[in-house]
Amino acid sequence: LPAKDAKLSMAHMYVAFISLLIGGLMGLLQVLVRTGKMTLPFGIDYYQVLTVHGVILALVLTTFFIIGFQYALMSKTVGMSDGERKWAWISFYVMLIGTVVTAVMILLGKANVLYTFYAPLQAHPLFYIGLALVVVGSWIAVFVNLHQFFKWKKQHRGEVSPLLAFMVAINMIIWFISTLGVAATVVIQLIPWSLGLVDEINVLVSRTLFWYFGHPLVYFWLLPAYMAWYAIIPKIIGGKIFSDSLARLAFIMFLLFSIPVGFHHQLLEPGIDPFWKYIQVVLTFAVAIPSLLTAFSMFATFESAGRAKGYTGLFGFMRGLPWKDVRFFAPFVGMLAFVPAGAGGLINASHQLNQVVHNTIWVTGHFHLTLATTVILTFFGISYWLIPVLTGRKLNAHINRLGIIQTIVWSIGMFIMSGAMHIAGLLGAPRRSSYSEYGGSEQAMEWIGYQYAQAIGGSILFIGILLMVYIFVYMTFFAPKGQEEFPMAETAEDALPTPMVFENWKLWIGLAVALILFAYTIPFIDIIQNSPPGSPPFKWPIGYN
Ligand code: HAS
Repeated sequence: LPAKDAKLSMAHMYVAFISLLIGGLMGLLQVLVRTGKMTLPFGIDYYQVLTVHGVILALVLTTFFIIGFQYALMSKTVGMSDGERKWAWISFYVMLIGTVVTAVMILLGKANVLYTFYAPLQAHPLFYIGLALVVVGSWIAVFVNLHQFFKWKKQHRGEVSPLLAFMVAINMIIWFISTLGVAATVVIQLIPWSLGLVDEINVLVSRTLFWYFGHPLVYFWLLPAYMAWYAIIPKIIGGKIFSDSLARLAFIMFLLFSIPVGFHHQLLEPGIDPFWKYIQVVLTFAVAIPSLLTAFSMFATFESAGRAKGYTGLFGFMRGLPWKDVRFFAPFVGMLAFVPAGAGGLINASHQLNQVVHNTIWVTGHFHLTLATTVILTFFGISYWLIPVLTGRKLNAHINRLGIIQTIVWSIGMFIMSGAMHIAGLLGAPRRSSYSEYGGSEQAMEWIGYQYAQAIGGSILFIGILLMVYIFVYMTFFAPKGQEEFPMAETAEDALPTPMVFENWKLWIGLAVALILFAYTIPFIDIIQNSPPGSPPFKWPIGYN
């Protein structure tokens, strides 16, 4: 990569890994508090810690890592001009200022509103203003990436675009369309309300706009992992991309189906017509299909690579995989986790089963498997080659070995913690609650053992975080100088050629918008007309003042 582009990506990585350390520490505090054996010192509130944990890990770490990674992919495939780089830096600083403002408000205890921050919980206006800055900064990144992409297309008329650049373009379009929702609630509802300019806001509208953004958000996290699975892992295992067309089809399906599904987070909410919940559940099952395509495609890639190396038998090809290479091992464990994680998602999305798990700690277990295992282990897997590429160093045997240990520590910690969360959730344990014996309730007694297990798993995970931060620092400052490979796979020779219809952006964006309008217009009018306006007259559990 050109040095200037490497510096840009690296700036994003620093923020991501500092976030990992701070957010991870907060996670450790939470699981310890939930055992009932520890209380937070200096009057720090449980929800303050929980908000830092969620915002810093789910929003800050992910956004900075993804945008930094995507710049590297775009620079490698379609290039970056000086003008684009200048705007990319502006984007970085706008997001950074927004993050600092938001973080300060949380640390001052003026924004204990959790990472979902919808009404009726209320934060200090500066918390929302900081968030708005992060979103605006990320929009600049969207335009930089799309500018790079469409400039390339103009210069290469009639050609199929590079796969990774195509994938980045899709992810940024999803991000842009979905953040319009969160920007709307922040700017039109939450900021005026927190400034005291209006007394009441429509809580259901605020939640609906949040989840319009909140679900595509999870695919904004997932798709960069899929970029690595489809187009980088094949190279690392010495194979080829099984099918370029299938990869593009999966990404287009995400563009179409990842947004009009927010109601599956609101299945138990009154005020939304069941018919529209049903429609959005059907669309949710549609958005699982590209993940099933991905599972198929990964197996096909592994099998082709293994057989090309001469391994035979039904599953003999698995022996041909580079198990000792952390660039493969970490993402593979992530894939493995996605089998139960995705199944859990389908359970959540099924209306009747959602009644069992909604608002229990099962849901927390679900996203620690999806986001904190599948996605994050893949991000770590990317870091093992990307950071050396960006810093002009080599991934040596020491780091490779530590990386494998890190992956194992992470998996054990997550298996124990997330497993305990899933079971306790089925036993009725609520999420987002501090330690309580609920007045000696017999049912609550059943949860306590699992809370200990969460603390054990969470402590092991914290060791994993410390290891990963050490690995990051080592790769950045101490690894031997040299040139590390930027692994980008080629498509298999026998794959079908990619049809040009995949490059028909007007068609795909048009269809995506049409589906969103179909799934949201009527229920939204319903919500505005029929649901009671106004936040409750009390602040729960605590307002910022
Ligand atoms: Fe989810 C709640 C439904 C995927 C994250 N989800 C959440 C929340 C988060 C989150 C953060 O319908 C909590 C939000 C909050 O704070 O309230 N989720 C789904 C569905 C999917 C899904 C249907 N979620 C994700 C991903 C996330 C994520 C991905 C983050 C990255 N989720 C829900 C629902 C709720 C929810 C409800 C609300 C619950 C409630 O009531 O509050 C699907 O996309 C999943 C599809 C995936 C598959 C798996 C395919 C398997 C693959 C692995 C291949 C493996 C290989 C190797 C090749 C069908 C691709 C295997 C090797 C071997 C040897 C076996």
